[in-house]
Amino acid sequence: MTDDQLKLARRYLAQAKRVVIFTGAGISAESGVPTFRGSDATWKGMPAAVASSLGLLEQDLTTAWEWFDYRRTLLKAVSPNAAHVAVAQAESCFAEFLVVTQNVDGLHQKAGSKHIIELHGNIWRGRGLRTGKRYDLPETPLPTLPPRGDADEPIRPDVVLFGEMLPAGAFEEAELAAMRCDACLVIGTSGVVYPAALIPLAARDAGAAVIEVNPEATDLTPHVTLSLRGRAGDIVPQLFE
Ligand code: BJW
Repeated sequence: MTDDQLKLARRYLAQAKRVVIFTGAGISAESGVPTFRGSDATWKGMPAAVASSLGLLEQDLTTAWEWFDYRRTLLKAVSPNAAHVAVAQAESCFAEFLVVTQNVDGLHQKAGSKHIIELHGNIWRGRGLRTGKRYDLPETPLPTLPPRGDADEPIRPDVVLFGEMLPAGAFEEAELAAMRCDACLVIGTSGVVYPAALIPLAARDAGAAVIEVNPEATDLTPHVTLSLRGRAGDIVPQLFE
């Protein structure tokens, strides 16, 4: 990232009244949370994509929960980093400010962000298999797997797996905000998962300045107004100084 790029990005944000922050796993990387792609990590011999699949959840809910509760235990120990904090602190500086995250880790909330849409759910919640009722599940490790809700209904993790619909209304609300915003800051996402990746594209199509923060080029790079190459924890705090 050059000084001129940083100045330009700051100017876009300083002129904006309505801002959408679109985040992916990369914003949590410096907190110690693994990203999804570019790693061949396995759990119990399974690639993460298999452990996080609808197939496993439908065939073996207990093993699926072991995977999610393993990750919940790792997450319990991590804290928001400078990028989450800068995003949370910026919220009060704009007339409209919305965080649209693909992350399930809850670190935006932990940093103090108030207006958040979670497109892919939240790992600290469960959802009843029979009723769809949501349950807060802050405890980890969980005492029983799978956890049970009202009338003993089995609970699944309240996250969105490939082939599943996003939470009702979440994408539509995020898309409306994107279409109304003046600036959209895209932090730490590969931009390969849909429909989430349509959010920055909707902002761009509606004429907003779209600023990407990522150490690598992504599928979104050709479509953004400005790409800032580097780590979120280094760059994002400088954007709102
Ligand atoms: C840094 C950094 C630092 C590193 N600073 N940056 C065929 C069949 C079925 C579906 C489809 C299909 N073809 C297409 C689809 C749709 C599918 C999809 O998009 N597939 C594509 C992959 C091909 N989408 C869906 O299925 C979605 N639902 C849907 O479409 O419903 C309609 C429908 C219904 C029925 C049938 C068909 C359609 C649902 C998507 C759910 C995604 N779920 C996951 C898992 C969540 C649970 C869990 O945690 O286990 O969500 S997948 C995973 O990817 C996770 C993430 O939110 C998501 C996005 O990843 P993200 O955040 O971008 O992370 P990475 O790792 O990819 O990138 C990290 C980035 O950070 C990199 O760029 C780094 O460079 C950068 N970085 N360090 C800043 N320090």
